[in-house]
Amino acid sequence: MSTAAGGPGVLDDPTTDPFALAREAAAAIAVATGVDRHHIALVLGSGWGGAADLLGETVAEIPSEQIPGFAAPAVAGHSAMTRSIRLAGTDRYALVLGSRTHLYEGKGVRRVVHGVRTAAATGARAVVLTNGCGGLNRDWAPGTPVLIRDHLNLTATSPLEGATFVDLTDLYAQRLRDVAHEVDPSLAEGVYAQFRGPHYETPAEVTMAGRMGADLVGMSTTLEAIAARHAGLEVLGISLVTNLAAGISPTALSHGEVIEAGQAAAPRISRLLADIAGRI
Ligand code: 8IG
Repeated sequence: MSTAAGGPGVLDDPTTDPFALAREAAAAIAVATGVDRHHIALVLGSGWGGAADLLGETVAEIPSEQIPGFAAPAVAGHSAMTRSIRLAGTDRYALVLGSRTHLYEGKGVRRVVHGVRTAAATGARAVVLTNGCGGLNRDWAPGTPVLIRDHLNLTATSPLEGATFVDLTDLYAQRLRDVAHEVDPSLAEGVYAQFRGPHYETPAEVTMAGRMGADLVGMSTTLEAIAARHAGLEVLGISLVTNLAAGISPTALSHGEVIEAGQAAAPRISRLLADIAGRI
């Protein structure tokens, strides 16, 4: 693993300042895209691959691993591209991160949140975190998008280091959920529980999560949301239920099912993301 200047391994070095590296990454993005300031950022999770295509005109596309601190994606079906998109009918730009680093990759929490810290350093004021997840509510068929109202961080870690006390009362901003509901009043809301993964939960763990208040289970988003809030970003979280959680579903879970649900939901979630991004 490279610890060369700007290589992703540099975040493993305890003397590296992750915020300085995020500023370096933002500067590299500005040079590569020709866009000085991005207004919002979107992180595309499982099933959301094509969902940014209606946002507007892509003005630049950079292989993510060319940006300081970014690594190539580990998950099949995820894109390694970072895109700059001019939002349709505006002079505002969206930074679209086509993939994320997951905690289960074992590369450390700093790497997991480097994308949102970079987004903040590009000037973004809001971030839309998307993911694919398991649903506990039988009414949410695979392919149903659900707004994240709040979360349970079950990873036993934090992206914040030292005595960094951050209020998370309105982490998933009510203002942005209101915007989403204006676009689609039928959108449900739920509490998202992040497990470390990479295995899916046992049925007993899904029962536990449900009794703790979870409606959705996944392997991302909560650590990024915390880091985003700390960096001053407003956060909107949208989960795509790609499968019923273990024990809720009568059948076993498969990554193929996840990809299929994403493809079936593509037209709806693409429209949804474009309409929301245009109003944030
Ligand atoms: I897609 O059922 C997807 N990601 N933890 N559980 C967890 N993560 C997921 C699931 C799921 N589905």
